[in-house]
Amino acid sequence: MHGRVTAYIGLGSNLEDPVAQIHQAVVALGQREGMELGPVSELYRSPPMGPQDQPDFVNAVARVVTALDPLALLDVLQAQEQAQARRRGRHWGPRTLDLDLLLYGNQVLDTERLTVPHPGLHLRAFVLYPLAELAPGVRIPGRGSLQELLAVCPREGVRRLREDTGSGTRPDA
Ligand code: ROI
Repeated sequence: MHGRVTAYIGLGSNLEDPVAQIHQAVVALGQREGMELGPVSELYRSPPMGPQDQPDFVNAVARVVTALDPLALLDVLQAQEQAQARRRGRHWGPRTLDLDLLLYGNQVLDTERLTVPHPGLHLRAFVLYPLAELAPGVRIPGRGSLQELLAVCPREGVRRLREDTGSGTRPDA
């Protein structure tokens, strides 16, 4: 449909019941004007990137089809982060909710406020593996195909929560 773009949102949490945080964010995004929520990946548990003295993260990726322009979409994501940000972390520290605009169609944007594709996306197992569920054939503008990126991105402990036997640290322990 004209004027509607498929975008991918990365969700992450490692504080205050991460699974509930992710679910709450998904529900809220589905209720926003100007956005249609598509499928959401499974939830994944991932060891923290950055300082290791913090809980594991729960990560997921959601697809939306939206009439919002990229900055309006970013506003929506940041408003929801604020709504759920009961605790804020230090730089690369623990956080209640992170919502990242990963991809906005095949557009490339590099402004002070927003870089799309998300600058870390192509290197992060906790983004690439959930994204692959929803969009296995997608190309990351400027970075190549998702499959090429996955081929050189070790899982680094990223695994589906539902298949997790719980031998490691609990996300909210
Ligand atoms: N590490 C993981 N595994 N998942 C995240 O979503 C995540 N987000 C962050 C930092 C703290 C950089 N590390 C992360 O913001």
